[in-house]
Amino acid sequence: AQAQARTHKTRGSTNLRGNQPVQSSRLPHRDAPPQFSTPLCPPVSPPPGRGDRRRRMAAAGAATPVGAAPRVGLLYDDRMCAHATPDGEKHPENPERLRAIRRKLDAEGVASRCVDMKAKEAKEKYIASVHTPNHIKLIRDISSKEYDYRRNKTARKFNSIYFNEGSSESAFLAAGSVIEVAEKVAAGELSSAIALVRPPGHHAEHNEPMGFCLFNNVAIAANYLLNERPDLGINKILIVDWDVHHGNGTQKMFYSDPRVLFFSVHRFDYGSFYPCEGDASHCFIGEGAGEGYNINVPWEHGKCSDADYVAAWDHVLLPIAEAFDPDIILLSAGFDAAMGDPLGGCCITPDGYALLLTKLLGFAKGRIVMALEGGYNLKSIANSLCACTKVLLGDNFTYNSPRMQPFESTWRVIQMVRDELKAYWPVLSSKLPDNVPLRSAPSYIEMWIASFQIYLLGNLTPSSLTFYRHAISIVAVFKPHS
Ligand code: Q9C
Ligand code: ZN
Repeated sequence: AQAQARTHKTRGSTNLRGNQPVQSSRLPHRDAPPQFSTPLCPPVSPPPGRGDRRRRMAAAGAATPVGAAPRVGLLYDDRMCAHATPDGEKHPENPERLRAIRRKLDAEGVASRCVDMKAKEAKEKYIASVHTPNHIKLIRDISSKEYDYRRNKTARKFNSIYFNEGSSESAFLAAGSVIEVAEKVAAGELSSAIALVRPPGHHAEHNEPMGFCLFNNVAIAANYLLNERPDLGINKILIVDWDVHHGNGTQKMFYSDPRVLFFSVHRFDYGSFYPCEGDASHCFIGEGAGEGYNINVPWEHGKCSDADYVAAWDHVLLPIAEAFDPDIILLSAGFDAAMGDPLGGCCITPDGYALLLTKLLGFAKGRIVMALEGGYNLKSIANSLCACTKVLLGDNFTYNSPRMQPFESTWRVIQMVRDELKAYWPVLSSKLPDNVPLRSAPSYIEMWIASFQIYLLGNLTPSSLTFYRHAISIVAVFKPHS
């Protein structure tokens, strides 16, 4: 135990920069004009000015010189639309998702301002850093002719998985795409990048596909940078997972690895939200050398808005990111916490996503790789990704969405997370402001309406069932006996 305590001390002095709160004026969350701080009340004037950021980045030796337009990689490849349900059954994770995003980026004239990139299949040896030989073989063979008659049967063995004759190629392309853009950003050839990939990745486990995910694209790319490319000088990676679901696969892969700081903010609903595992709770902070390097912010219910996410950014993620000082950020960018999403039941606006992304640009010299994960409302994901692309391109943006207050539960969750992690990140020891205006949790009836929407859209989840049951008992109270 003493030896362990010593290890922590050592790591503390290298990564945590001592016990003093770091004073820095280059970060939006500290010493920033009041309009940038939580409680959100989101900023109304342009958040950290693009000019400022460029100057900061240039001062820090960033690839983008002062005044030059950022080079933003945009990877889109039609071949990743081949993965689809075998008989054309309706499914939220469908090829139209990529096409809708692409159409929007074209229509807004932002795609043409990006550096066009094409997908490459990942080499098996890179995938093998994350998945077992059996898993790789399964995904490789699933599209073969010989598999035709047992493909559906195999898919049913897994949790929320379908396969067709295009699945193998799409899966290898998705993993290869994130490797490809991550390498270019790490090498400084691109300032940042967006990989529009599917199937998504963050639920995929060591030895099984899960939750619409076949290979864990982001985890594979992180391992590629750390293990295969020492020449690129990437020693510390921050993975931010803002998909509405917990990134269970990614969490497991780096659970004892202090080189990768994994941060996931997700609906938890006391364990009833997909993937319905206890390890999405804030108590799971990593183990061994990776203790303190796994951070979960588990929401207690749906309806979370920009305000809740900005609060998690300002009071958990950004202070830790500042202390960790990553060399690159990989963003597991699901957009199923977006307003209007049929599975998520949250309501982040496109401006909200733009603001969250802007706040991340203050780290790692702005080196950010966005990899698409979930997100099932075509309009919401197209608008949100468009707003994010503009942020990466350096466009000025003004937060125009209606202002909201964070939930009381959000404040409680954030306090729990800070308490759990303050031994590892002393900057979290400070007291949270106590004069923050908060709103109370949505009523059961509101939540029921939200979950019933999910039910109507054909995506019955365990959590919607839970609320459905609550609702039945509540309705029973009001309903006159007949
Ligand atoms: N009764 C991603 O967003 N829901 N995956 C299944 C089962 C699965 C979501 C409900 C949701 C998976 C990448
Ligand atoms: Zn998701």
